[in-house]
Amino acid sequence: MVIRAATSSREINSSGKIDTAEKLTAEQIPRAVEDTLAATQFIDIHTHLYPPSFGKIGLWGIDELLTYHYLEAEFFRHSDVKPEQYWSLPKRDQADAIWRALFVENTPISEASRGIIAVLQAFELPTDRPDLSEAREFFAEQSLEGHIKRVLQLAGVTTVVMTNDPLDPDEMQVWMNGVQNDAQYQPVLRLDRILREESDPWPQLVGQGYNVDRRASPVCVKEIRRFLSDWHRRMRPVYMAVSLSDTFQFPEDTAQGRLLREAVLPSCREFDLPLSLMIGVRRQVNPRIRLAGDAVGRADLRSLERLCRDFPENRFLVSVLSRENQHELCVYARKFSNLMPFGCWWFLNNPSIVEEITRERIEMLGTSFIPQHSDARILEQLIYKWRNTRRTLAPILAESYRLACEDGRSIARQEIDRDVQRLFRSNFEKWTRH
Ligand code: HDL
Ligand code: ZN
Repeated sequence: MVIRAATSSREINSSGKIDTAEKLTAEQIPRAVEDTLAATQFIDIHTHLYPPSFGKIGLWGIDELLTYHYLEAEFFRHSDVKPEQYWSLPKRDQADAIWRALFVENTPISEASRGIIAVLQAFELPTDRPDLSEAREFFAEQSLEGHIKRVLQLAGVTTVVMTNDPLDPDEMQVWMNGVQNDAQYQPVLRLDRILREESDPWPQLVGQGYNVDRRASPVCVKEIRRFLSDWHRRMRPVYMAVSLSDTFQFPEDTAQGRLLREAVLPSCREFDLPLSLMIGVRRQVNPRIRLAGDAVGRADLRSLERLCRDFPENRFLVSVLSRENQHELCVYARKFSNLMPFGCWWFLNNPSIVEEITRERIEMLGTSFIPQHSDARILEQLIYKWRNTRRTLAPILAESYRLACEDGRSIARQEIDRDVQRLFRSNFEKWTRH
């Protein structure tokens, strides 16, 4: 191993020797970063996954993987099948149509279609067959518990954080029946139906016994606090969350604005929970393609600035959907230590953009951010989404360390381990006090 002459007294320890036992040469750094990322088990801080105890709302297997809304959007571009025709097909026929269009008649080079290839390869299944018969046979043989264990192992993930909607009829039933806590799946209290202007949760809330009204009167605010307290006790969430449109404004004299300020933020402080704000969705720009019909818009992050400044006791986990909002999110994170940027969300989760976002975050925030979440909706997506994250981030992290070396600070392997633990585990654990 090449021992570089000490560039300053700092590197010569008390015994006068250069402590190189753990210091890496510039040439050793890339491999050390790759090995550390591969060896570190991640916490996936935002997904739409559920443990077996949630029954059919937990999605897995090849037909669900292929009918993922990211692939449906691409299917409608490559096929003459009209959305209305597609929606009338059974799930298997939809999956067959997508396989034919995106994987047989065209080459799977998009991020989402390559992901399917990576999943098939991870299970040593053929990736170039004209149909799905072999893949279906494999998944049909899997027992869900064992399959989940294997997927988490392949993905290098120990903990999956869920999205739990207390006003979704199917999910509400699971919680009301008393669901077994699963240590690998952490709950999140998702508040879109209460905090999004286009929702109408009031009949359901009245149905659950809360005396609420559409004007969000003081009585209603109190009742929403009771609702949050009841669901906090039932769910034990690690944070509360809401996805907000690109037109989100705060403060705002609307029912949603009042509930955010007077019910949700105080409840987060009461239960010492972060609030996750996912901002920038332009909803249903093309309703014909359903879940695939959402798009993106640049948000006015001054609303975020006012939230972080005016509520210093609240902690905010924030992901923004527009590429144009990323740099200002980093700047705001430098201004407010109660703001934790996370993930390259949805349309941003592509290597070309993940690289740009992660580099500017490291340059401005060091390791005080959470680089990625999978947003997985189907279990096996964890495998390719986290493989892509490790593959994209390794050279970015290595370059950051190389530059530090070049500027005169050598790096120890243990420091890389500490940094990766922080990026993919302890930043979140500290933020959620878990
Ligand atoms: O609101 C959200 O949590 C988003 O992640 C949506 O679920 C979106 O449809 C999605 O799956 N993005 O990856
Ligand atoms: Zn999501």
